[in-house]
Amino acid sequence: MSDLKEYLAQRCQLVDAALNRLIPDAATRPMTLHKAMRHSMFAGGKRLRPILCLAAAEACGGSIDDAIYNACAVECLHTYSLIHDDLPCMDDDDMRRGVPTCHKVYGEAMALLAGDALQALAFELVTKTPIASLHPAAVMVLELARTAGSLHLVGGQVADLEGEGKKLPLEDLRFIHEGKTAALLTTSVRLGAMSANASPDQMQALHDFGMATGLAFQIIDDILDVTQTSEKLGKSAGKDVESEKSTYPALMGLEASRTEAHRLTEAANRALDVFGDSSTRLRQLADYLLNRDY
Ligand code: GRG
Repeated sequence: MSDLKEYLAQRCQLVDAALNRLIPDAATRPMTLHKAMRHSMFAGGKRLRPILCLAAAEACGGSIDDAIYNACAVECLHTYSLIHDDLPCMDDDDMRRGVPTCHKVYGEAMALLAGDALQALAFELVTKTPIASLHPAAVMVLELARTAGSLHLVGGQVADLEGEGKKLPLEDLRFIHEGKTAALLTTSVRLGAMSANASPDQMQALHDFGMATGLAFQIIDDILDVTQTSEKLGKSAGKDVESEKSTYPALMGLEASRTEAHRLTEAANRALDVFGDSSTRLRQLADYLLNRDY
């Protein structure tokens, strides 16, 4: 475990250094926009998606240097989605990653534009990945576009907004979680694999791993929302309770939710059998996400 903690801290540093290099600095015009982008980007995110991206590249025999642009791209897309999700017209949150949200510091218009610019940067970054013969730049752009669009991130957000205050069937909740959470986790490992010129079998295995881990991650997130104080999670107090959102614990109960998260993580790990020892880090990461208490 201490080995994994050290690994996570080192990977976090590596990703932060790359993001710092790749996002225009705060002295570049328009300065307020770049400050706003950096405010949310360097507010203390866990960097799970880029870390998964790099681990998937290594599982496929690739290198950090080749995977780093895709790793930064998924973090840019993720941070954009958080900035927009926090806006007054969406969740209207004051705090994120333990600091005031982008719109609280820079105003709504600037936060909206900082999110837009980070999303655009994500697409620019995947085109910087050295070309691997099986996965040309257009294929990586397509991968990111599908995840960002109406069938996944945005679609999941819309289904979530439309479901507010309703008791949704489990199938609808699963659609929301697949769109908002599992799709980007899946794309993170798939883009890592693409940078390593992964075979179709490896791509499929990582797809299955990503979807199962992503759903388990979101179920655990829902469980922690019930079992931990909102303060510890750095979120606005009691949001989900106030708006009576459907969650796994609300629909299935806590114990059944935990069992489902374990089942999904086992399935995720089984999907990695095609890799053997090179997937040890991915397995550790899936177990770590399942057992996290934050
Ligand atoms: C397109 C506006 C828009 C939204 C898309 C992704 C999303 C939908 C909304 C973001 C809010 C949210 C609760 C998403 C679910 C996924 C999730 C648990 C995100 C938090 O991820 P962590 O824990 O966060 O990895 P850090 O801050 O560590 O990066």
